[in-house]
Amino acid sequence: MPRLPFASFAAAAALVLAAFAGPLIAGADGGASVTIHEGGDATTWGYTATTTTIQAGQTVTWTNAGDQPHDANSTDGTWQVPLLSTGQSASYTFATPGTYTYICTPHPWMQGTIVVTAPAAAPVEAPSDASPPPTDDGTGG
Ligand SMILES: [Cu+2]
Repeated sequence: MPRLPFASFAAAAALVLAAFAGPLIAGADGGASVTIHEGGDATTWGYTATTTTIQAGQTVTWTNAGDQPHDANSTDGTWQVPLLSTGQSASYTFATPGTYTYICTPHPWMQGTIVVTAPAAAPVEAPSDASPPPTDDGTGG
């Protein structure tokens, strides 16, 4: 394989990432996406899904699908995603299991919950001595 300059590799990697970065795709680390939505009546504005469950270490991405600026601000003050204009997104990675409620600062009746579960157990590695059996095609004697 020919060696490529790092810049070429980075550009290729960026293209690959871009190809997978659709709105329906969860975070790259297996996290989740939350849509901030509006409606005819401001009292119906909110977050979809209202409750999102992820594993510790995963990222939640909020995208503002409304016309007004919205944010996501934890009710205990420990984390916040900034005020997002229409179409903007922001993410937060949750390192610690727990249940985190949040509101939209300008519209505090907009409420959501992030449930962070314990991280999944590390994958079990296959035994390293599972080498394939020697081949014998009958021509070797
Ligand atoms: Cu809002």
